[in-house]
Amino acid sequence: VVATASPLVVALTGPVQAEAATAVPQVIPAPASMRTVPGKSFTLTRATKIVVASRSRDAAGVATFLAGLVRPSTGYRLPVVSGPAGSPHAISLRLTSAAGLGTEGYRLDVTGGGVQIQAATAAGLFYGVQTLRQLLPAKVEARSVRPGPWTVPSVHIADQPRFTWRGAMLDVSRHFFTVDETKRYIDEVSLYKINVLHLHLSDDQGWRIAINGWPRLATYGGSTEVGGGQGGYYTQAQYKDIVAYAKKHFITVVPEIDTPSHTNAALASYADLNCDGKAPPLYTGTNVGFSSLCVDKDITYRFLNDVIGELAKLTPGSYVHIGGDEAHSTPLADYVKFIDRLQPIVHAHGKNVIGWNEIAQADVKPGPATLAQNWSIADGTKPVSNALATAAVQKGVQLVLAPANHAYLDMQYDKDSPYGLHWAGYVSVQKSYQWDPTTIFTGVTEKDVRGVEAPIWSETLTKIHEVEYMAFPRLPGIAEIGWSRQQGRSWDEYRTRLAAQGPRWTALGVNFYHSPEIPWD
Ligand code: TNX
Repeated sequence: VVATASPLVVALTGPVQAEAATAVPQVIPAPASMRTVPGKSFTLTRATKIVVASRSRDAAGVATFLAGLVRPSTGYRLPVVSGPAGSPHAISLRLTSAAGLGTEGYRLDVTGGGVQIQAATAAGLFYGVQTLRQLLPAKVEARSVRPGPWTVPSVHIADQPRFTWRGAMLDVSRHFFTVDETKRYIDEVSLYKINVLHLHLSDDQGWRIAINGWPRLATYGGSTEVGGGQGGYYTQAQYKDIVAYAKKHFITVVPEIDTPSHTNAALASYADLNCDGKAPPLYTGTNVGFSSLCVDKDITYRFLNDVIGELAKLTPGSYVHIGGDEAHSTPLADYVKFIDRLQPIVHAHGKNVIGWNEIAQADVKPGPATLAQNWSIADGTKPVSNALATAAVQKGVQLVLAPANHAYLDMQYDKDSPYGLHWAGYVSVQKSYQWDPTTIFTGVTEKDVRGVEAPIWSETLTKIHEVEYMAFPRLPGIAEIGWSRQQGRSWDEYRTRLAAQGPRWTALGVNFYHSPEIPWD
């Protein structure tokens, strides 16, 4: 039984017995190919070992992650040992270039005798582990000991992602989220093979990263948030800690310093950054587009050079996000001039530029490196033309797609949602799932798309459980759009698969919206 993209095919074509029916794998994102062997399974016990090749530090790291994952619920302390792949009653993780599944792909084989995960990189092994995790009973996610059995259905999966950029964005500026809250979000999104965490670190309402050369940015500019709460900021050590935690989950942090607008917190902190030399008061409302850095002052670029220089040193990933959105109080000619001067600063610190799609109006440098993140409203049912997407593509700039009316997780589900905005409309679970990055805009094809992102803006979100309520159950759908092939995708099949995630979130303590669109058990 071979299924492509759609596990439902397995359910329909396999001999579905009562037992096997519940064992039909419900994996998100859907693997590229999956074959199930009905009636066969592997059961993880106290005697199971996790086996890696000797001297494979990368594989051992993922193996240790897996052992830590299953330990609280099973109560088993699975040892990580070196040995040959395919050792009996073992879960073996093996790095091999023979898998032929690219840099993030993996092969996962579950037989009665054990589990084998193979990949060319540790990232691939990690994604194989995330799939294995979803093949185990939902209670494996519990943080205290539960009774087994810990049975995994027999499957043969060969999987690799459609896109290399599968992002989640967290706005820590409008409301601040602590290191622990951000780590918790990393845990949650990594379940769905998200590999980019875009941190929106600065905006009108708050500056959230300590910059040594400009201390008031954090101490004063970070001292409040929307609604007038106390705000907060990450010290450089804390930011590094988040980056390292993300890396353990094979997630690259992309820091954003939003410019030239969305800068009131910086302008309030240093009077010299203002054209008139006067610092405005801190801002705790929710308007956008009223602030602007002073495009003609040299100090503006010294400031940005220092900030981006410090940030670049703390950030191993190759991208720095320069914002660029909603610069309504910066005349277009100034905006173009500004982006012209900012790009070489980012490059001088060894990083590539990503900006919101408005940067396509400027003289963005072509080539594979520069990215435009498109947040325009799309029409999931038919391609529409989009001037900024067209401009980017014509300049040879790839897109990261985050259409607000499909991918913005801060949009309300419907009029009764307790949090969220609705300027881009209500975004039901179905709406967030039904769009294809390569057909929403005319003239944008597969080669123009680097990937997708699910942003969460935090004007109305003050605590991580509120963020969770907006992200779940919508984020897994965006993750699937980023990872799985479009072919054979169906909402009716997906919503059943999504329902199976509910008990996992319950076990994890994730606060999710029990949308009536989903047939929860
Ligand atoms: C638009 S989309 C913004 C943000 C807001 C968001 C609220 C974009 C690049 N900018 O400043 O927080 O809407 O949904």
